[in-house]
Amino acid sequence: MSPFGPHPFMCDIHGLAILAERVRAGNVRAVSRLISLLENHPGAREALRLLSISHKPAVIGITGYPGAGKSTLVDRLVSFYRRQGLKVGVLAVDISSPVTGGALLGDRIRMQEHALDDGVYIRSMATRGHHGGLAPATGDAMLVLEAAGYEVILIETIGVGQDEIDIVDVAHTVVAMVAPGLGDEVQAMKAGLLEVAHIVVVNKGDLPGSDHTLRDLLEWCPNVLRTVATTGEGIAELAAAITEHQRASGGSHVGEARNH
Ligand SMILES: Nc1nc2c(ncn2[C@@H]2O[C@H](COP(=O)(O)OP(=O)(O)O)[C@@H](O)[C@H]2O)c(=O)[nH]1
Ligand SMILES: [Mg+2]
Repeated sequence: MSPFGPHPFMCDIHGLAILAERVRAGNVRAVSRLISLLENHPGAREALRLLSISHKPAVIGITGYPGAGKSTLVDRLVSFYRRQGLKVGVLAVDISSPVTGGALLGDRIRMQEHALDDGVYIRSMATRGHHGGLAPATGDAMLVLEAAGYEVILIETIGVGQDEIDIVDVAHTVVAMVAPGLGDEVQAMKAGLLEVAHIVVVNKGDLPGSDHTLRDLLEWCPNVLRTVATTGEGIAELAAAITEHQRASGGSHVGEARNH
């Protein structure tokens, strides 16, 4: 009988120990299974103690209003880091569907290009009514990915706006995205999300109005970059800014050329 199946003993310590070992060996199915257990059973948190996390991944939060282009940008960053040979995990937080209680899979489908790449793990997580922009188990899922050897972890928040600051506790580098045409929302973000962000991105740099948004933000914060996530323009510069921030803040040195 599988110690991980849907029966009363699924969270027994022996089952969790086996699961933790598989996670540490980088087994993708074990990663998914453990994250599901963590989402559904508080007792599964025992497994986190068994993971013995030995390396420090770069944890990058991508936040901003819905439609700003977060998923498109995350997709580009995944490709960028994969070209450097880094293992990349993505946790995409979705607002729970009122019908199914599950996560919308749109983001995941958009990232299907990476579906066959075993160096990429993509997971949607439902908020289940939790406020603050993350799902309740996002922090735990991050530890699982860390233990499984993912070197870069990208977390896309739901993008509800101002009060979405949980990401600051979880990610080393927080990137807040703005797109032209948001108007008042940008003003509102200055009092919340943009205030806590390490890097501000004006995406949709191809659209009219992006110059204005960029100028407006530059007056207020020096670390503003322009991107066009649909074409990849500005992604290398963004990755460089992320690396620089991680270095300056004593975090992981992700994105630097590796010689192994
Ligand atoms: N013109 C333009 N459209 C973009 C750009 N980035 C994303 N989009 C489009 O904006 C829409 C929302 O993007 P998505 O990544 O789903 O945004 P999210 O809700 O923040 O995750 C999609 O139709 C994208 O194709 C960009 O740089 N320029
Ligand atoms: Mg999205």
